Amino acid sequence: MDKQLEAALAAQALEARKKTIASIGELGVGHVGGALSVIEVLTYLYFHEMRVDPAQPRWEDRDRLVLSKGHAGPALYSILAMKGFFPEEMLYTLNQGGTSLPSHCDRNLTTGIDMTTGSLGQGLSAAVGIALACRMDGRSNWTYAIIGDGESQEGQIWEAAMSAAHFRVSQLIAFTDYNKMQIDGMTQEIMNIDNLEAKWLSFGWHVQRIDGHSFPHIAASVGKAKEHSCRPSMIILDTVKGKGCCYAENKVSSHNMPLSREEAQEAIRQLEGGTHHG
Ligand SMILES: Cc1ncc(C[n+]2csc(CCOP(=O)(O)OP(=O)(O)O)c2C)c(N)n1
Ligand SMILES: [Mg+2]
Repeated sequence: MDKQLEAALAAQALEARKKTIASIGELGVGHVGGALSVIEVLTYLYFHEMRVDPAQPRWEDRDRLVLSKGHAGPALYSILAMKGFFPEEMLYTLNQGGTSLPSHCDRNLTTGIDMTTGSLGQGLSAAVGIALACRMDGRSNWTYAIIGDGESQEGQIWEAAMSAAHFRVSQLIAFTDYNKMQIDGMTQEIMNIDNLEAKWLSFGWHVQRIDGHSFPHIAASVGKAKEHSCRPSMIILDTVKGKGCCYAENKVSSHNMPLSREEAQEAIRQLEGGTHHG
């Protein structure tokens, strides 16, 4: 990846992080941890990879994204607003009365959201169905899904894994946000999901494992996934929960945490000034 593109994506990711922190700060509470661990992958997909058109949000040939870990909605909302799917001011109505931005993704409420999620374990099945339907309709678009590591303890994930391989759902690229933490503890201690690469491989997927905060790694892995398009692809993202927020980074308590307007401003100040080093 050339340095100019990497710098442009990093600037967009910084902006998305700031908006995500500010919108949760406006509400006073939210899923800071799991939202901030997927900023880079969402930035890369929406600003560089996916064929989407904010002027025609339901364009049938668009690429689709299912944010199966729907509690990370605020991260996706920031990106969608930056892309122009809806006005940025809306971000500051997050999860308040009458909003069209609920804490978890809702395709009937929010322009640009492809699937309603939040009940963990279901989104990958939806993505398999969407990709199959697109194939039956003769489309050449791609479907992306993002699941959590804690979410991967759900049995339905593995039913989706098996069906995607069986039906050779090749236009599907899924990511696991492997931030090593779930709602109230370390994933390894609550119910260990390792060895994740071996599991997905044995289910018949093409598997890669990368630094989930590195744009060159994300770009290269998506490129390789598309080259191996005879099989569904899993890209395991090594990430840090709460990445970039001084009150949240690498803390289990960041899962759904109180964050005041003042704390949000301080976190943004540190992020902008580069004084936050995790
Ligand atoms: C079926 C279901 N069970 C429980 C929950 C409550 N819940 C929300 S987030 C979460 C933790 C998920 O952990 P992980 O997938 O690792 O998410 P992340 O670390 O990315 O926030 C839980 C248990 C839910 N949303 N759906
Ligand atoms: Mg997790």
